[in-house]
Amino acid sequence: MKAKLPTIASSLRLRAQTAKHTIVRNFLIIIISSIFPLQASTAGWTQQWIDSFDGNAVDWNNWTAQTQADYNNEVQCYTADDFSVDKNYDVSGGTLTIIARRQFIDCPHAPLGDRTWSSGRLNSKDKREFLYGRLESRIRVLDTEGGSWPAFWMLENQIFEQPIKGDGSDNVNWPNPGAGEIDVWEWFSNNGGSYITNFFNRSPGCSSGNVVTYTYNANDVTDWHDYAIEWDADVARFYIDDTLVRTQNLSSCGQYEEPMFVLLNVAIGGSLGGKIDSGLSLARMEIDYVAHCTATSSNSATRCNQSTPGAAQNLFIFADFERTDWAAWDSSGGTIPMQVVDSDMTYGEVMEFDIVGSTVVGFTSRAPFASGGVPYDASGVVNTATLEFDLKMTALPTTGATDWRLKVESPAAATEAVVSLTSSLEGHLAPELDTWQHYSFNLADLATLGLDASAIDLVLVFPEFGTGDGAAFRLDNVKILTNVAQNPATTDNTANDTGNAFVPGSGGGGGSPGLLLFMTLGGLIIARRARRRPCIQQSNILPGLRILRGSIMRLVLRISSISALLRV
Ligand SMILES: [Ca+2]
Ligand SMILES: [Ca+2]
Repeated sequence: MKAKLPTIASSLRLRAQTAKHTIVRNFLIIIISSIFPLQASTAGWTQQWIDSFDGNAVDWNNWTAQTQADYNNEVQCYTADDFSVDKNYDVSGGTLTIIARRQFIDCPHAPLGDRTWSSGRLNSKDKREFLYGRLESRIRVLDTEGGSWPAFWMLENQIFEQPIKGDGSDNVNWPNPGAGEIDVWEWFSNNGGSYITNFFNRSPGCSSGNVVTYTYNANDVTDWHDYAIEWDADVARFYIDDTLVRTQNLSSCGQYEEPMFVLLNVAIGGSLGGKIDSGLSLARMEIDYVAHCTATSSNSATRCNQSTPGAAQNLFIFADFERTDWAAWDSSGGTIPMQVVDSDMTYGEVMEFDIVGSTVVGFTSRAPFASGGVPYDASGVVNTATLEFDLKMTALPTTGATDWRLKVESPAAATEAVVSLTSSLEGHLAPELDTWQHYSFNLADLATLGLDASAIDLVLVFPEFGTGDGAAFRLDNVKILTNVAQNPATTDNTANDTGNAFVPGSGGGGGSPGLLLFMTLGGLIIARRARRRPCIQQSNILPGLRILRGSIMRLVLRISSISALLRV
């Protein structure tokens, strides 16, 4: 038997647990109305995960049926049944309905075996866990007779509850640090005119509960509403639709600073669900979606749902052809980077940059240099993502570069990070002449240096400013990899990553004496001049057309921006 909980500041709610670490959810709720409000965040949201329940069964990649959850003398038996005629999870028509049924059921996990109700309880433990951001669900209740207790809530991921990994990492009893609880929405049909938001924990400075009265009393819960929490280390805010109903200062709270998982369940009766109305035979909670978003400065989304911009996908800035929305660029405008075919068929088409005087070069998605560029939002993957590229120096600086740099910026150079190439994960000392080297950098390290990872629009690689004159080098496979599973439902920008398309007969690179490339299309003649080491050999029409397309775009851009060259 667990010891009785110590008093939690500003909470009158007490809990005890049985010998089987079950939670007795006993409650007295007070409204805490005087917590000082903190300023609302100004961020938009990036969708990191959503279950829209569009299939015909529970997606067990997201959820575990928590069948071993016998708490508070509740009468239901939780099952994993999403398929039988008496199923407790009905996924159809784009929603999940958790159905509590009045029925006799042999319950293998229950202390006494037999139960008079079946029901459902899903949790996302070890599958979908969240540290901060916005967690949102659209929910309605279909049956309002007394005795049911549906909820949308979270627990910290070290809690000793199913699923138990057995490696000792989830052995904390509720609600100790690691096993705290936050209730985003829980509704007691025996008190149906309101719902409750709650914190349960053992840390001082983390407050207790709050009652939210429905505008239209119990009828309101049968309408669709969006219930959400937004939280970070210092503050938690609870919403119904567009209405902020609760702001909780967490700045002196020692819990809720580790990942939490989400739960959806319908409990019946017991010490909290209360008296079961004789007319209640089904107690149904319908859920349209559950979604988690992280804060971003790259949009102004206020909700976290199907319409919220999705999480970052891998970004291929250059692999085998120049993107119109990520243009190769010389900040001084003195040269035009050239797409060439490298002698090493592993790389195929690459981008060559020449350093003339003092300049920096790389790729930009900014207008007018790029067309239709959108800053890349890596905010949701900043802790896993890497920025990578391959580099081969083809001509040494005449005076000897003092260092080679990677510089990444957000729009208007509002934020930036500059690192030496010698700090790459591979540990190369410096670029080497006529040798391809792979360079990788953790985005988290760049963010630590000040880069706003939610809006990356400039990636530059160059000999340190003023020391690189005469250098020429090639970049290929310039990319940001999220290093997390990609969501096929969101826009795929991997079209550029078609492999390193070697063009047969294109010859070797690096030694050709040609100075001008002339190509014609419809009588238009474009001259592309490289001031140093031009080396275009194109015998295949498709690469030629690609370059011509880029040339036309660049010519237009150069004309339109002749007076607006941006020096960094
Ligand atoms: Ca849905
Ligand atoms: Ca390539």
